[in-house]
Amino acid sequence: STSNQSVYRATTTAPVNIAVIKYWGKRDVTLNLPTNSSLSVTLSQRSLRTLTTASCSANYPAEDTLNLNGQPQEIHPSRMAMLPSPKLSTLPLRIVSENNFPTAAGLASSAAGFAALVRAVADLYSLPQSARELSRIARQGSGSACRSLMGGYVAWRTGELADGSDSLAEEVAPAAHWPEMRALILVVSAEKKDVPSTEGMQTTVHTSDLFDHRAKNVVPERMAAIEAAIQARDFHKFAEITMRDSNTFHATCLDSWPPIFYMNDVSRAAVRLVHDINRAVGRTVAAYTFDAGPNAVIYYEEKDEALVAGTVKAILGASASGWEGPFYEKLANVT
Ligand code: 2P0
Repeated sequence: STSNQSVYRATTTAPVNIAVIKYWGKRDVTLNLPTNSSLSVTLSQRSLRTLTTASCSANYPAEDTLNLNGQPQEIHPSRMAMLPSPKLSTLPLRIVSENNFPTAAGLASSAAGFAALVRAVADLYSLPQSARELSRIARQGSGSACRSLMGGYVAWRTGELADGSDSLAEEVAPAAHWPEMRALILVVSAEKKDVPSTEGMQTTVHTSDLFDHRAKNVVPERMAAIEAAIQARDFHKFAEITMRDSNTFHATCLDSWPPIFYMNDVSRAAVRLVHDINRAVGRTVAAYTFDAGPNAVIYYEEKDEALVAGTVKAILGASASGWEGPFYEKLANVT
């Protein structure tokens, strides 16, 4: 019949977020509940975003399909099961997703990917859900994805309930609160295969003493302090906490057994350069942070664009430095 020919479709985008207080470790692996709260800055979708279309039709082959950047992907049933009521419809589902940045760049794309997937499927089935509710669902697909459902400065609270219903993202401040914030992303060229996040964090949970100390004694105070710094638009405080938490996170990786190395010599050159710039200027104008890989993200304020981006490019942009140039520019016109 004619109705059988219909294709139902929903398209959406989601941004990348870069944590300044890092998520690392699960207290519940099945529900994807974190050991500590985290906080991130959502980057502009003009620079980095995932575009996802979810569609369903009786004409599609019976199996649900997922395609990322033109490549068919294996579907994980547990991850599909967390999607907003997909089985309300018996029609086969087709999901096509594309990043506007090179996947080879090694930038964490799972956050934007799962956030876009969850919103597209919710839209497809016309399930009106708030960003809060969608973040709770996205969390189950990939922890950091819950923070990509909101713009600006976003906290993911650990929550206290065993069922995870209070472990979700919330906006600490909209992007417009601190519109001068910028981020520069430095991509390391010859990249080695990292330990995947999910595996790496569980090694850390089970083997590092420092990890427990960070989660219990360090992160709660840093969360409160960085939220206050954001409210006050105090870049000096924001920057110091950001750099210290990146360092503590990577210290817990080094304290794991066997140790996990995400940063390399090229990453460390960026750390030294940022400290050198801050010392030479006599105030904190730049802050680095590193995720589960060697790439650097450098936060700064727009007024210091020439100073920070200019110096970083002049020094690290030289081909011999190991950095891929000329990076992504003026990134975090945070939306
Ligand atoms: C973060 N990372 O807060 C931290 C910092 C990497 C280092 O969240 O197992 O891909 O899917 O929940 O979210 C990367 O971990 O891990 C991550 P799963 P996810 O952004």
